[in-house]
Amino acid sequence: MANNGGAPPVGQENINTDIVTLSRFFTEEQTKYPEASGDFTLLCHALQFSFKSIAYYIRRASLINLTGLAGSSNTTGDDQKKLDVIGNDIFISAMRGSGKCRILVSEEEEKVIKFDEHPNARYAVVCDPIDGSSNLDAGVSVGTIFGIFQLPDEVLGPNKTVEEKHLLHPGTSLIASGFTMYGASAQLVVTMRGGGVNGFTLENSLGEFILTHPNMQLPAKRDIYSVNEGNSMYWDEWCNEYFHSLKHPGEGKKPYSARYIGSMVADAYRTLLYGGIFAYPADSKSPKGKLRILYECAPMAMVFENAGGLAVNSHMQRLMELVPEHIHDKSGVFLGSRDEVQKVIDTYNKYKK
Ligand code: AHM
Ligand code: MG
Repeated sequence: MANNGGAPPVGQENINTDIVTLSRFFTEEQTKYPEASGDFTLLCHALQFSFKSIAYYIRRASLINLTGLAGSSNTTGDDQKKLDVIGNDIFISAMRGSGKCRILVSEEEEKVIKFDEHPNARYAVVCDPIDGSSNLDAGVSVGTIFGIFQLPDEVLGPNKTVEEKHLLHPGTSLIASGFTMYGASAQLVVTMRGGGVNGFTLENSLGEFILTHPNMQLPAKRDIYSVNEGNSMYWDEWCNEYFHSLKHPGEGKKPYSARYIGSMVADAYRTLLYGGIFAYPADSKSPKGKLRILYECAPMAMVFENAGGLAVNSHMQRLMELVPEHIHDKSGVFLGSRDEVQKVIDTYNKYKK
């Protein structure tokens, strides 16, 4: 008999007929809260549609002339790619169409977008529609990062207004967050406040996100670091010492491996699966860091903490507790395995004491 590696003969594979789709997952989550109105579930359905649409256009980008610049720049001065603009438009339409989103922050928009036609919608959504877009034309993974806040009752209703200040809250106020990475397949990672972290893979033929990584747990340590080391001449001394110590661990010890894609979502997803550390430190060139608190740092920090990891800024403050001064405010970032982030904190403390 041919050695087929232990797989069953063709035609007799085990077919999973009890698949947990993202829609089923949200519905099952909702039934845990008898008081739930279903609004959050509807909002999540709209989010899921935007991820599928963005995944579809990214897959086809080179074929339908979607690579290259759009000829404009966004709020933080980055050149916008055509797909940045399309991703942003898809996201805005999906949120408006959900009827459940009152206000939206997008990296691509200078100001908040209010959906006054839905005055009773109780959710605020923050997002970076296509993060890592400088990688797009090379076909390297990019992603969407999102966070969801619940608005207080006093801003709901036809004669009420909701403003930017209603969004200037720390990550601890997020009720859900996550990201979708558009890579070899689209991978969606989602978490809710106080809950676990679950990963879904987009099955293109079914058009459904399928639960493939239930209850994700970050390994406590792993010798992989991910940082743009080209910036090291701008780093603080403690920061240079920390990364130096990973490469020169001392007699008889193995140095860390470096892995840097340059898309936070892709670097973070790998770190979530394998362990290690991802960092974008604040430095003398960017004293506030590069990544944005509201729609990049806080949602990622929530995912990492809920998966058993840690997430701090360049002053070793918990990322989840940072209150942005404005919607596009930035921060230094260190996130990853518990023991690896602890080493960063220890090195910082050694220098600052
Ligand atoms: P973007 O939101 O404009 O795409 O910028 C954020 C991206 C992150 O995905 C990534 O971690 C970082 O910028 C890479 O920056 P650099 O090219 O400086 O290494
Ligand atoms: Mg971006």
